[in-house]
Amino acid sequence: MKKTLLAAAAAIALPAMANAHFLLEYTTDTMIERPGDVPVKLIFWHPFDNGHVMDLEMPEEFFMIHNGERTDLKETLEPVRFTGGENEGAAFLGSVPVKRSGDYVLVTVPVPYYEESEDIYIQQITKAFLNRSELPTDWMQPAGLPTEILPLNKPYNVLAGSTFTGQVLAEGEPVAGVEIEIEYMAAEPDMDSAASTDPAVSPPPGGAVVAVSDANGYFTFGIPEAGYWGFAALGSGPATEHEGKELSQDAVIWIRAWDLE
Ligand SMILES: [Cu+2]
Repeated sequence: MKKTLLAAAAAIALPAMANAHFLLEYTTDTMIERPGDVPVKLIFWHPFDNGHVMDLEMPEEFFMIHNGERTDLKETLEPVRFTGGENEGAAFLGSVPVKRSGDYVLVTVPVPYYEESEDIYIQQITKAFLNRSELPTDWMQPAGLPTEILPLNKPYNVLAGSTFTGQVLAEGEPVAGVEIEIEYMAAEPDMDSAASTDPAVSPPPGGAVVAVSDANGYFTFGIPEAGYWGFAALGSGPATEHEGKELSQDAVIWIRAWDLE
């Protein structure tokens, strides 16, 4: 409750921050046709309103899970700049070696970020999903993270107009009553330039779009539009303090929705 009030106060003080910050693990597509190295950008941003870009430090961990096996990808990361609608910030360009068919779950564990406007640290442990040849292998398994959102719909081809259900977990156990901010990637990183694309839509009035997890950690959200949608369970993780300050250890998941054509 305290965090909610603080966040609300911060949002009033800084209208530009009214929409949620999200760590992106961005690839231009979720379905990978040919084997090869898939470029991915890690960006800490407000993609719904093409807002403020926060400087991202080299993450603690960046890896993929494929057929239950974990492969460290941290050494593929190189620092790049990213320009959003408001400013430029530090981001990373990495590479995902996609070979065999199946799911590739991308995981980033960032270094806690100090958010001056709220005087807290934020650590968004983030998952995104690639697939090759339509063979499902890993998406329904927990990645064993301190906190994560387990998808109950296949996350790389959700239908626009249907729903997405997730379960918020901390150390493998459901987390009840956690606030989940929901973000549409209205602007996307342009992989060929260092900038964002023009936003397709604007966020609705009323600030961040929010759901709350039920007694078993589940939430469901109707997906109105094709594209990338992010869900951030705020403070769902077990760590609550970093360097003597409050830490919001969040679980972030990205899904991709499609129109039927
Ligand atoms: Cu923010």
